[in-house]
Amino acid sequence: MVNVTPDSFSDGGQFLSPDSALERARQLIEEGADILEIGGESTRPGASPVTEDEEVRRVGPVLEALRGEFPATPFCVDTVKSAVAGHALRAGASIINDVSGLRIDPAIASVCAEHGAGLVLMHSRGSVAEMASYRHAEYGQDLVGEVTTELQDSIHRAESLGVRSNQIAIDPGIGFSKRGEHSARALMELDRVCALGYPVMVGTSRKRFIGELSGVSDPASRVAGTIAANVMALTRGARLFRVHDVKANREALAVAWGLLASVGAHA
Ligand code: HH2
Repeated sequence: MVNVTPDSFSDGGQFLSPDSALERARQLIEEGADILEIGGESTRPGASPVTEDEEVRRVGPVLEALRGEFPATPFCVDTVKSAVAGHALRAGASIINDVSGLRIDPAIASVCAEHGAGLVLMHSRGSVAEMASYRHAEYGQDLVGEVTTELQDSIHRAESLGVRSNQIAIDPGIGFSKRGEHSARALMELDRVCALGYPVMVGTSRKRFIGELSGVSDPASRVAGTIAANVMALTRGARLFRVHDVKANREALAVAWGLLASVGAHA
């Protein structure tokens, strides 16, 4: 990820200017990233809301600079606003990552349909300011049943607004409206999310539940824990991994994939 927010929790928003974003992007690509994501609004609880204009101002110049240097790389923009998504797609992004799963601004789907863009639908609850907190982290006996039902609503919304099924990926939203035990459950039962029939992405990277399980408090030092979670997710069907530490995750996932392939268990 290339953050252009001043308050993202895991890398402290060190990548605000186009120059520093370019430097970060070069590193990510050198380490083996297949897709680069740019985000201009943090979901960290307590982060200030960002206006449409401000988000476009943050993302636009960085996207343009990155497109110029890496014309062959697909760019994904993390936004819950259709106007920002429209700007991003016109400026050369090809995927929109909507952490609200179309709950906040469903017109994102129409914009993606119009551009033939990819759309990541992530599970969360509540507003941008609430979704990464525990404000709506209330689940009954079957957390994954609730998550898949809510993801299905997002999928129906996307498809009814013209997004084709092969443009969609889904994400259980690790850490979003989920306590540590909820995130663990979502990962361990990820096969049920995969059963919806769409490619599944996970974002476990450096997250709080990794800190809780490993005892590592500094997010940047949670690489080993992140890898453990991603390998578990791979075995349960995840195929897209949103990570900060590309090289280490790529290597670990390549080995895990090779082991699964050796017994034909990687279909
Ligand atoms: N997690 C964060 C932001 N966007 N998008 C998807 N699809 N899945 C996720 O799990 C996800 C996401 C939050 O990540 P965080 O580490 O808080 O911030 P960042 O990665 O932007 O540095």
